[in-house]
Amino acid sequence: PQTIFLADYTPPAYLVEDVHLTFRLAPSATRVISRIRFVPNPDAKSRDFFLHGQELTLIRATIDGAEVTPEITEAGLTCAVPDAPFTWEAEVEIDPAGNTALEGLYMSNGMYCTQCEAEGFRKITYYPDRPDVMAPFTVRIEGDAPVMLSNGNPTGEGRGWAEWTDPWPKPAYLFALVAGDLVAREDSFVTMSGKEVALRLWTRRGDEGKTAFGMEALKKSMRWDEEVYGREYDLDIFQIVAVSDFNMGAMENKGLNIFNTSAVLASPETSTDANFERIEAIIAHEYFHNWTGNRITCRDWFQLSLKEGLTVFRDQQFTADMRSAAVSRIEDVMALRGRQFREDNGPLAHQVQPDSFVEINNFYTATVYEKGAEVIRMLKALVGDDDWRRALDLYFDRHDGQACTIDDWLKVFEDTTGRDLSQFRLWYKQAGTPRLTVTDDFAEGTYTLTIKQQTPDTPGQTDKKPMLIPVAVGLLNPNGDEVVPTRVLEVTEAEQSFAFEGLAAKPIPSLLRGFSAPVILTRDTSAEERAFLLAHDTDPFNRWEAGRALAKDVLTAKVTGRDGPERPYLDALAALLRDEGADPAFKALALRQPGEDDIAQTLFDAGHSPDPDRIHDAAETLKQQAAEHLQDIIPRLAAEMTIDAPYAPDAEQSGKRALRLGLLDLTTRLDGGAEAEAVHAVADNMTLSLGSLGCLIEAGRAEAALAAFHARWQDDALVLDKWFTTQIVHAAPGDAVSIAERLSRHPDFNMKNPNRFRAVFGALAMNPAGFHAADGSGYRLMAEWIARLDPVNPQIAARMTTAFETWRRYDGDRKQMIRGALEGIARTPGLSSDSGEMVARILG
Ligand code: HT7
Ligand code: ZN
Repeated sequence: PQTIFLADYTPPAYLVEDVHLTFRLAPSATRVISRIRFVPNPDAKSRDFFLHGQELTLIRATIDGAEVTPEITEAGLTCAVPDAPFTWEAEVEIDPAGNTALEGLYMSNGMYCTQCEAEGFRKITYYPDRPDVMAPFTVRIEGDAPVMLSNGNPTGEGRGWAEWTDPWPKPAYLFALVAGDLVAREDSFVTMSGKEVALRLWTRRGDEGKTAFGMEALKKSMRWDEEVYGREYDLDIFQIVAVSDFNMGAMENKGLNIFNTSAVLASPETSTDANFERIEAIIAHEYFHNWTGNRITCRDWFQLSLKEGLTVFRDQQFTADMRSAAVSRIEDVMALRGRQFREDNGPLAHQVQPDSFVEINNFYTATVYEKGAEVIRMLKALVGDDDWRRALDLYFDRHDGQACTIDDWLKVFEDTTGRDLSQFRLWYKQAGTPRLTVTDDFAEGTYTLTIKQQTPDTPGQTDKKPMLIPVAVGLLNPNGDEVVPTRVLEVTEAEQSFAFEGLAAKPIPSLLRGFSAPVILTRDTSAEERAFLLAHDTDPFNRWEAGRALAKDVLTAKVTGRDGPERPYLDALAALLRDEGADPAFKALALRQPGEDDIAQTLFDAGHSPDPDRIHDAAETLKQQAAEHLQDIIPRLAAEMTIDAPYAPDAEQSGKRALRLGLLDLTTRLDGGAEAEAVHAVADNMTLSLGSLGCLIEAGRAEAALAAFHARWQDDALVLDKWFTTQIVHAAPGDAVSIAERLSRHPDFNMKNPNRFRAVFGALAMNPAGFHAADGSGYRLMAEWIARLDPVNPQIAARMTTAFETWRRYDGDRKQMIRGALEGIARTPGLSSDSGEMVARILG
């Protein structure tokens, strides 16, 4: 496999003026007829004509009407062409029914659909499949499906055919086609300039009852992008289609978003509050791509974070506006630490803008997405809200219709603010999570904070330079009053001091407020100070952070056999739960212990080799202690969380249910699951039903409930996914692998469906003590299934290898077993370049 380098970028030899495609649909032999007008690119360095193409059977090709015989390779074709504008026509045959990789044109549940990002269009026809070639498309679809859709506006239809025209030039990765027996929820939206846009949310028959929430989320997103960024929708129709076999969450194809059913379909009976929240965010994310991704796209895939980091940031802003800003920030940071910090501190660490890749699908990562969004958040903090909005206006103005780079993006900010952002640019180019170490001093009314920064070595990158890090700081006096409100310190040096003058007493610092930078900050802090901040900090993120840090101190002490601050932690938790002014959602978050994987990384950073079983035992012990310590508070508080109104997936009700379930989890430690059984028996929504089921599994009394759950939901694939997952995630460590193995033989298990595969094997990776079983059975099972899945769906197989990315943390025996498992995958005959690249990078 070939490595692609950013430094090798050259402009395309030919540009495309317009594209006409005709699809003659047939499950195993679809014909695709293309008519493409090419023009020489005046900026090109060569005149070599190359079209990407993979797994295509070429039937015929002509140039300006004359038959040609191109030279065909595995990657595409070359052909002698005129050094002037010309029309290329080709007919190819493809096999959607045999396409299990779910990239290109494939079939799901009898329906045709496409996935072209990043490089799937080349499996549909010969084309310059690179994002800097943008063109308007007209698409005619011929077939017997009742509904046949493509990008843009409908421009004609008749018996057995439909035509769609997308006037906005787009790269091929945004192409989409869907055909099948679909039903739509229809609605409309009047844009800020008074234009009416038709909205359609398509599903297969039987799922139409799950589309109301998605449609509302879409309308909210459209309004929000107008109000906050002045961005208006630009076609007559916007459509979403739900597909059950889909590699990721959703895809922002121009005017025709395609969604994994799990990312759009929802009902109170079948979806949890977390599902609703995720769906709202993904619908917003894909819609926001219309401007940040589609109207302005990426020049090449090294610029992926240009669209993804910015769009994640925009969807985070949207969620903060729709729900609780504090709670959503905490959730975003938990996700960042859980996925991106894990990635950044292991063998897969890479830059937000990588310099090279083998398989671009392996770079749709938490670093490109979530760290990319944090970089944008820092940029906004540095320039301020007004310049942020001015810069975005300039970005949309200057680059509309273009394929851009991250440097273009930064230049917009430099031009808007007059600031030199060359040091800030390091956030895109230096991998690894910076470590900040803070010390302080107080003398004669002046409080001094000294901040040291250091970014660790990562694969292929050593000797990192100091970065520009915005550290938001506030100071509290010992009474809990804020004496210095939030101020953003710009750390630019390896070591730097900041003085605060005129203080009457030594203050308590609240550092990195709102998690103002994606760093690991350490400062010697007493348990009392953490408890004080948990009680008094005016910054809600740091209030939560103080509790979490205390819990981590308790857990790491337990694992390493030291005395930990149990008492201050449990007392502070009790005080928070009693605080009537605190939001239930916030209390629920504070009650959640740090994850076992987080503790493993913390121990590793402190020089220990983490023992997954001991970590699990410590977490269980602390839960038991919390249950006992809080037992007087729990019943009353749980009763206060009952909701009399009809179910609504809004922030208020979700917060109450989250707290109720957090308390139920503790109660289960005291009553062996009696109350969980009662809650489960009467639950009329999936949040309480699934939450109580998890408690029952942990209490070892879920057999009947699991059987009943399966019987009730066996025809609902998304709920059945939950049934698979919950049994593994909540399994006792000693049982997790055998349960996953048994479930992989269940008649409802289907490795071809990515949701189902993740429901079992993604879940196993989420049970760290189970996956890391000392006998290596978790590793063997995971490796065996990755190797089996690889020829069927290399993208998903490659992603699943990340279960092993933390292998260097563990003891010698585990390391050796993981190495063996990875080497076994690497030896699989015909292994895809997707999985091959991942295994090689993980092994290092
Ligand atoms: N831009 C999309 C990324 C993507 C994708 C989506 C579905 C299936 C395969 C995919 N490969 C890449 C999704 C997004 O970030 O919005
Ligand atoms: Zn995206």
